[in-house]
Amino acid sequence: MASAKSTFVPALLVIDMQYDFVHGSLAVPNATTIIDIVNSLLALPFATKIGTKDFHPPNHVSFAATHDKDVFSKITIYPPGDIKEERALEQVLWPVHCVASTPGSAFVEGLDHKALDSVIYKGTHPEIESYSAFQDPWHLATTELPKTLEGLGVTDVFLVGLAGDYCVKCTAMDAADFGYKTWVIKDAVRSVSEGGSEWEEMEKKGIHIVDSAQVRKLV
Ligand code: VGL
Ligand code: ZN
Repeated sequence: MASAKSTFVPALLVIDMQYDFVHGSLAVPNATTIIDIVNSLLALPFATKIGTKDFHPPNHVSFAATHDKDVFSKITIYPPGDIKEERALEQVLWPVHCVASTPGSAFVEGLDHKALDSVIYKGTHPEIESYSAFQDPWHLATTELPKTLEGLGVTDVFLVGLAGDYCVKCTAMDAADFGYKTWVIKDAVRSVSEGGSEWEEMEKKGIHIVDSAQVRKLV
């Protein structure tokens, strides 16, 4: 008789632990304090450990400088060549950050990046912002991430890294939409802004908010 035991194939996603988000142009408050916790999670026997990198061209649509506008002002963006109102999205304009292959895009010093099995690059198209490591916000294209997880038979996705209110949240929401049981390890995440609604939004979606001590007993 077939076993009724359910499978558990956990993946760890380490989101955007890059120089610019820790020490550089878009430094997230207290980001250095999660490096050791992330390293301790990277030592656990996850089926796979995947890093992501925000990896922008120098004229990226999310940069204030690209539009000659103030940092943290907002614009409306559309998919390239498709300016229908129903596709409009609000975009925060950021300082130039994580330009592909510059020191700002490198993994932060002290991160045990050698423990990663693979790296997913996102935000590489000049006209498309992509907070999620799965796909762009209009679902025009996916990264390699969905295929990689599916190929390994992953059941559960655990997220850590930066920033809780942007790339971690958007990647976690997509992980849930792609059908994964999704866990965000709160003490291994830091956000750009304090007191935001990201934790409630994720919980509402059925995402499990846990701490690293709980994860050590699970994996
Ligand atoms: C991110 C802002 C701009 C993130 C990326 O990694 O959360 N935030 N680009
Ligand atoms: Zn970015």
